[in-house]
Amino acid sequence: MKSHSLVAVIMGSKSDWKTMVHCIDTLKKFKIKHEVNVVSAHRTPDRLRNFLKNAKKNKTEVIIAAAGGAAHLAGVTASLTTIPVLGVPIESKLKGLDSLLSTVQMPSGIPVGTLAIGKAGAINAALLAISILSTRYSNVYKRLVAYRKSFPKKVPKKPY
Ligand code: RP5
Repeated sequence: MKSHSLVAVIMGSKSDWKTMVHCIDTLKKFKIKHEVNVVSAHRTPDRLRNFLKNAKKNKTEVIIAAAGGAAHLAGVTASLTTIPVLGVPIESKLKGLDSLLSTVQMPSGIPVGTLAIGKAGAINAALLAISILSTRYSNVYKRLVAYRKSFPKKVPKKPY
C-alpha cells in the first residue's frame, strides 16, 4: 500500500464538513489513506491549482469533491486533472437540487461521477472510491467483500 493518500477529499467550504465527515468516517473504516482539505473553485482557485499539483506528485488515485449551490468544484477539478473525480452535491437552500444539477450535468468530455445529495452521497463517494481501489489493492478488495457480506445480518427479514 502507498504511503501517500490514495484518496483526496476536498470541499468548497468548512460548512460542508458536517456532511463530508461521513465520507471520511467511511474511508477510515476501510483503513484508506486519505487527506481532506477545504478548497473552493471560486474563493480559492490558487489553492485548487496547488492541490492538483500535489495530487499529481503524490499519485493520488481518486479525488472526491463536495460542494453546494452553484457547485462547480467537482467539474472544475475534473477539467484540470485526469485523476477520477467523484462529486458529492451538498444540501443547500434549494435542498441540494441546485448542487446535484451543477455537479451531474457535465457536458460531454469532462466526466464527474456524481453521487446522491448529502450524507448518502458522502458515504457512497467513499464506497465508490474504495471499489475503484479494490481492483488494484487486494486488502481493500477483501474489506469491501466483507462489508457487502455483512448486509443480510443488518437488514431485518420483517418490517415490524
Ligand atoms: C459552496 O458554497 C460550498 O461548497 C458550500 O456548500 C456553499 C456555501 O458555502 P458557505 O457560504 O457556507 O461557506 O461553495
